[in-house]
Amino acid sequence: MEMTLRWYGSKYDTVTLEQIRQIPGVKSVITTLYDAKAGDAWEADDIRALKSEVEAAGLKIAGIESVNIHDAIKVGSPDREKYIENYITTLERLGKEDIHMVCYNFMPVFDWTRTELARKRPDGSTVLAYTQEAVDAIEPEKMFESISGDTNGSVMPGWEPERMEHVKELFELYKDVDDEKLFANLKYFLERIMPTCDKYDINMAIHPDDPAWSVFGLPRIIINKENILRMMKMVDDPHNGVTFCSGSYGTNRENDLPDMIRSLKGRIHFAHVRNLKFNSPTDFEEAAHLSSDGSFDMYEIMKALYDIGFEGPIRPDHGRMIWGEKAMPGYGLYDRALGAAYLNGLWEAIEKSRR
Ligand code: CS2
Ligand code: MN
Repeated sequence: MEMTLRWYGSKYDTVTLEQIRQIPGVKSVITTLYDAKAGDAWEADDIRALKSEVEAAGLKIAGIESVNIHDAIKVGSPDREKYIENYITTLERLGKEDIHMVCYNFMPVFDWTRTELARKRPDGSTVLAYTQEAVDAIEPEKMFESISGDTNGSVMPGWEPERMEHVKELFELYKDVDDEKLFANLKYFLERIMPTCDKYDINMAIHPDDPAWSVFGLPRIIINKENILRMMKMVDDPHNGVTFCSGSYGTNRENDLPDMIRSLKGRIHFAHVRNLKFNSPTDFEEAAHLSSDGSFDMYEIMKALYDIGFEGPIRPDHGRMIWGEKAMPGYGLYDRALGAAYLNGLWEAIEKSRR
C-alpha cells in the first residue's frame, strides 16, 4: 500500500504540502481541482499546474478525489451524453499526465451526510457525528443551514453553498429515480468510460454512500457487499473498482468490513481507513483511528487489506479536531497525521509477522 493524505489545494486547504511531506511514510497526496464543477471537462493546463505544485514540494499525486459526476448522469436525462463526453475528456487528460486512480461517488443530491460537525468527545476533541433522529426531524433544505455554523469557514465537498441553494430542484430531479434506475444509470456511465480507462490504465474507485442507507427517501446503492459485488459484475472490467471506505460501509453494523475487503480482491483501488464510535445503531461519531477509541477492529481491517495484496493508495479519512486546530471538519492536519502513523504501524507489524 501507499500511504497518502488528502489535500484540497493551496487555495482551499489549511494544511500545506510542506506539512504533509513531514508525516512519516507519506510520499504522495490525493487531490483534486476543487473548484471544477461536476460536469466540466478539466483543462490540461490546470492538471499540469496542480501536478507541478505537488511535485515541487517533493510529493506525488497518487490519485484524484474526486472527479464528481453531474446529476444528469445519475438521473439518466438526455443531456447526460454531453457530461459523459466531458468526463471522458477529463480522464484522457489525467491519463496523459500519468494519473491512474480516480475516486468518485454516485450519491444523489448530498455527498456524505452528518448531523453535527463539531460534537465534543470526552477528551475534548470535536468530531463529525450522525443521528438518524436528527435527520428524521429535519427538512432536507434545512440540512445545510443546520450545520453551516461549524464549517470553520471551509467549503465542504458535496456541500458547496451554490449547490445547496438548489436542493429543492435537485430533489425534484430525482423523484422518479429508484435503486434500479440508479444502478442502470451507473452501468451506462461505466460502460461508456471503460474503453478510456482501459486505454490509459485508469482505475475508477467508487466511494460508498455515507451513511450506507437511504437518507431523505433518496435512493442509495453503494451500501453493502451484495450491491457492490453486483456492481463489479455488472461491468466486469478490472478498472471498474472501489474505494473501500471503512467509515462509510461501517455505518451499517451489519457490514462485515474484513469480509467485504476479502470479497473485493483485485478490485479495491483506493482505501479510506477510519474508525467510528457507536452510541447506538443510529447514533455514531467519528473516533480516533486507534481501535480502542471506537467500535472497529482496525487491525483486522488492515490485515484483510494486506491479505488481498492491496497495493493502491490508502489514506486516513476524517480526523478529529484536536490541539486547537481550525480546519475543514474532518480534514485537519494533526489527527490525520496521527492516523497515518498508526496505520503505518499496523501495516509494518502485519508485514513483519508474515515473514
Ligand atoms: C469523503 C467523501 O470526506 C469524505 O467523507 O470520503 O466526501 C468522498 O470524497 C466522496 O464521496 C468521493 O467522491
Ligand atoms: Mn471516505
